[in-house]
Amino acid sequence: MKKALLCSALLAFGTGAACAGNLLVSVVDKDGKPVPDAVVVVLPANKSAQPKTALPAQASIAQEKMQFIPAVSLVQPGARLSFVNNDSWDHHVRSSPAGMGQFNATQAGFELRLEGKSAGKPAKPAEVTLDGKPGALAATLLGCFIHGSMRGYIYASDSPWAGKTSAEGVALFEDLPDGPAQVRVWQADQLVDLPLQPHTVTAAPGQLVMQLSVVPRRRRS
Ligand SMILES: [Cu+2]
Repeated sequence: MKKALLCSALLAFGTGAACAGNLLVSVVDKDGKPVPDAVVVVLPANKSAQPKTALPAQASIAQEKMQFIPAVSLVQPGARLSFVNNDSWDHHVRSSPAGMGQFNATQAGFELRLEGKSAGKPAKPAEVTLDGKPGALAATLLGCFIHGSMRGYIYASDSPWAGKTSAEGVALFEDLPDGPAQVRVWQADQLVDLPLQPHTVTAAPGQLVMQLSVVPRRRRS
């Protein structure tokens, strides 16, 4: 109630100030530069509140000019993924638990053979459904048997409060439940997990900077 009153007061004064429960998380690398495509997960102690927009239950991942697009797909556990090969040559997609920075032969994931797209015809998508069990892998590494340089990632967040950082390295969360929360950052090249950062959500907009201990490889564009 108090929070709602404060929000309407701010709006009435036209301050443009953010309402309660907002949190802006900036992810920077070891050198302090912004990091895009990092996943920020907020774990509020109050687990009953849900964000306005749920994480996607399905996602489409294109193979284009030897890249996975997007490089990082953020979804909910059990999401359905559709792989679309837009290149005229074949790809043989494979997955593995991410974390070692390389493929793990003993814990292989799915494998998809994707025919090259013929000119003038739509690509034939191949589908995969992620494990939806609680505690199922958060980050999955994607690669290609044929093209060793291809790398992509899927992040299935157990918390619905998750976002990918923008080109400016920021993720904004709105209407988080008041009270204690923990903030986690995942980035593909950060192989050593960063400690969870505690944060208390209040009526005042919050801001956090999370720093990686590495400088991630830049993706060619
Ligand atoms: Cu390939």
